[in-house]
Amino acid sequence: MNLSELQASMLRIRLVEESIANKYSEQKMRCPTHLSIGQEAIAVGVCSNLTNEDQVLSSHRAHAHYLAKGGCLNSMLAEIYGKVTGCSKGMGGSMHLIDKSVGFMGSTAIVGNTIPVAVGSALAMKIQEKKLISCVFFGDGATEEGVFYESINFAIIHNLPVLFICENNLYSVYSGLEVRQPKGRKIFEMVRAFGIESSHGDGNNVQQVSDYVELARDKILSGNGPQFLEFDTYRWREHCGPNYDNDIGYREEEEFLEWKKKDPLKDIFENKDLDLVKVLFNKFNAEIQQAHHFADNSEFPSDKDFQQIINS
Ligand SMILES: Cc1ncc(C[n+]2csc(CCOP(=O)(O)OP(=O)(O)O)c2C)c(N)n1
Ligand SMILES: [Mg+2]
Repeated sequence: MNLSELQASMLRIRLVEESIANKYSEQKMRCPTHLSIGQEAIAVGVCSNLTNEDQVLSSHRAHAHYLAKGGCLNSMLAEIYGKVTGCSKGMGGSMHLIDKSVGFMGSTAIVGNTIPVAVGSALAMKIQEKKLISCVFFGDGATEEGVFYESINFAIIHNLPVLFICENNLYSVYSGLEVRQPKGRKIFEMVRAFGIESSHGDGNNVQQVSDYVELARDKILSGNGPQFLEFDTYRWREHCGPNYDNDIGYREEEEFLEWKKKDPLKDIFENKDLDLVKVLFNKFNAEIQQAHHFADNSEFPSDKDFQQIINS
């Protein structure tokens, strides 16, 4: 993808999430939603370097990853509306997205628990001698889970084709890194000491993310083993939900404003070619409106649908 395509993909994701935030108070979307607004460049920079068959796993903050990998928008919104046309038949909600047709293998609510699943996928790829990679997105908070360490170790020992992407947005819910990890620790340096190649970059610079991932994927497929990339970024809205929460005391408005200046989409908003920007806005907004309409007008799962899941 060239830079304009990367930017367009980020804009589409931003508009989808803003539409969710704007419509959330209608009370039709009743599941918790963790928005990635402000973090779009990582999802897009990573997924633009993956093939359809490369596999992605994600966490509770999954919308951007799902969409960047090509996941169906109708199915995602229907899932958030709790409808049977959703990608988890309306029974999983925002944190349980899946679209296997594009290699998006799932997201879950338990912090860290898709990391070993991605490693397992990579093991299967290796056994089947596929020239593919498995990629897992997780936050800085997930690096505090035991399974993170076990999974990285296993991937190194077995030389597995897996790409670990840590989105460091400084917070785990309302706790900053300073109360969770020792002063001066750098996550990418810590994991490098385990014996995995590891780098660190600007997660709000989509071109940089893309360049890092292109290189990392090449290294994995050339047999250099798993790779770890940590990207700095910032979530703009509250941990869970559509609102801003800078007033509740765990972080400062000034910090948010500083990060807002580094908006990954700023080049689009400052683009002098207003006609082009307008075309993109109109195109994406029409698609998004249609997807909300589809979700809103779909059926809720029936008792029979629930029974089928229970019996399966
Ligand atoms: C095992 C587990 N512990 C705690 C939680 C509650 N929880 C949900 S999201 C979250 C924060 C995770 O932070 P991070 O991994 O940095 O992701 P971010 O929300 O910042 O994107 C926590 C602690 C959980 N879902 N699972
Ligand atoms: Mg975090």
